[in-house]
Amino acid sequence: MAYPSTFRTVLAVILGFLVASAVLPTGGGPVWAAPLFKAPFQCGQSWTASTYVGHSNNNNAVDFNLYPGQSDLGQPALASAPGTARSFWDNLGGNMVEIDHGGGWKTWYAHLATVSINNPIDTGEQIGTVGNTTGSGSISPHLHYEQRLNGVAQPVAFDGQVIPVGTSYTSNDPKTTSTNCGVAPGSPIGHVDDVRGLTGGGVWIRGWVMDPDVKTQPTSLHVYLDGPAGSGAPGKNLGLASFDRPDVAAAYPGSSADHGFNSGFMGVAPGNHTLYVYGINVDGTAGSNVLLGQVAVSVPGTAAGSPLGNGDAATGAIAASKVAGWAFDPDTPQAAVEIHAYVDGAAGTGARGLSLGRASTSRPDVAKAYPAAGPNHGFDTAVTGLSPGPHTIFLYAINAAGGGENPLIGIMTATSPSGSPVGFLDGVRDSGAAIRISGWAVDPDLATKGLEIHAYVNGPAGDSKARGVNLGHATVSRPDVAKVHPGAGPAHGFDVTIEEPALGTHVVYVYAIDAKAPGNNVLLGSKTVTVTEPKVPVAPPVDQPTSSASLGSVQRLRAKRLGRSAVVVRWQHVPGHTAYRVRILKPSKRAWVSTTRNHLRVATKAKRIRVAVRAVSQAGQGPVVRRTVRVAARSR
Ligand SMILES: [Ca+2]
Ligand SMILES: [Ca+2]
Ligand SMILES: [Ca+2]
Repeated sequence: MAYPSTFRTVLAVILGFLVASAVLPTGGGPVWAAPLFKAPFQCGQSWTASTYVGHSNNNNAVDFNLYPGQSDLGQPALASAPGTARSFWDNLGGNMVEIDHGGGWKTWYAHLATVSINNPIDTGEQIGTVGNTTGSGSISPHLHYEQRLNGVAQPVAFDGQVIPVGTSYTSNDPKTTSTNCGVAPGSPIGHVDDVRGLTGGGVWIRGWVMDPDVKTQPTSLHVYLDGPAGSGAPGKNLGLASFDRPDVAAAYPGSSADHGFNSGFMGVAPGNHTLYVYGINVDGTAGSNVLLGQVAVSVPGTAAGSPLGNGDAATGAIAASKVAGWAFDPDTPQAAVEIHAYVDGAAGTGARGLSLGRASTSRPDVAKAYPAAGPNHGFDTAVTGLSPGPHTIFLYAINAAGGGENPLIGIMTATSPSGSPVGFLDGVRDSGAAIRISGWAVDPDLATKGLEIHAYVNGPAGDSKARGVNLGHATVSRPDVAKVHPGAGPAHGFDVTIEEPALGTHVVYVYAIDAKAPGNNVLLGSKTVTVTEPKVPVAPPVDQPTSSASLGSVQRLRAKRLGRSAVVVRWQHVPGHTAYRVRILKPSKRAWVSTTRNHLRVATKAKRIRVAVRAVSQAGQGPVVRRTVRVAARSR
């Protein structure tokens, strides 16, 4: 069958830095990203950096001086990174300011002559002036400065580089030139929360980024490996940062929540690397691209004997992502290895995992590259159970024999859509004084539910001349739909016959009703049908008493639960019948439908159903039998 192009799935593929890595292991602890600190004095100034053994916490404190003489006295002291500041008096440090940057990182500024704090603090914002305050003795003016992680002073680094520090306390000590020039207004803001190296040559990165000029649009993220942008280092576009981050939305009034990134890429050689992460300024707005962080990451090597493989495509579908690739274990190259997927996180980090079965489909290209393995090592399947929105899928090949571990073989992104129902109107056909309407529909926000379908005859919804008919819920099995939208399952079809006593040409409009926000009701299609003479004689309108019943009554009406929200209503066959007319009266009144079977499936959770049924033959029809029947429990 044909699917309209609007139902095509969203394709979002992460390309490898190089060719996909074949062999590598999992592991590598978290590396908490430091803020990208800037020097605490004015842009363009060069100050000496000095220290001595026993200097403050962990010997990593730095005293900055501006020569000649006491040029530093009264100079602005600037924040090294954004954060929340507090000031206090310390007997050694005098007037002090501490800025909390989050993630355990704080900067300290001591001996200030004056303090001026206006939280929250931006990079380059003045927090006071340089002085020589202290409660113990007399000192010359300088700026005592520390970068602390969880209370322990770290080697001072600006723009991601540890600065040289001397011990002479003269103008001969090494100088640092400040690049604390502030960022252009309107440039993206954000934070790299966490970066991890994964066995198999992957890097996983999380955080958020937002362009303040367009706070309701996602912003792009680029990363460069082992060098900044423009240095010739390999770069990668990680696409739009559009994961849900309600905390960002709460902190920045007027912004939407879709500013998170939870992404990654493959093809990184084992060893220590530096990742440069950039927020990309939205085209046509003020500002420029911004280095959000420069982060060390260690990618572990992979044990010998681990499976080789590559996940090479992912495609978003409703409530699922289709994934493909190949893998095999060199220790048992003919065997099919198992593939596992983890959603929005690496294995072992609490992310949801599922088995995708074994990689056993034909991939002649794999046999060509690895003749000993043969061709049957492909997989082409789906990761199901995805909520609407962006997802990152981590794929692993499971070690089958001998040495080795379970390497990551792919990090893929795919977006499960959200919004209005999708579907298709397959047919509107003449059924002899009746119209048969068939198709399918799914609401991506509630993909496991059968949607309500409405038809309008002779005009669209809202047209006063149109006749509206509720066709009930789309719960008929349609394996073809499940194939395209594996997360939605097959129960999304509808195939309903409605009475249409007016012979001749009619136009039928069919709508899927949105089951869960966001989204609107959707016109699945409209088709013209020419209704002909009834194939079985139609008696007077079925709701009216029948004077000349020529068939017996329908008997022994029963109802049994099929599933949580489906019931089958059955009755005893009436001798001589050719069809039945059936109408559900309660819990919600439905149109009369025709069937040649002695049962009808009804989408409902109700415990009782009121139904009207009559038998029909060439000669006429039997009396309408109305019964309220109790729904029996599902048999086990
Ligand atoms: Ca901007
Ligand atoms: Ca092995
Ligand atoms: Ca919806």
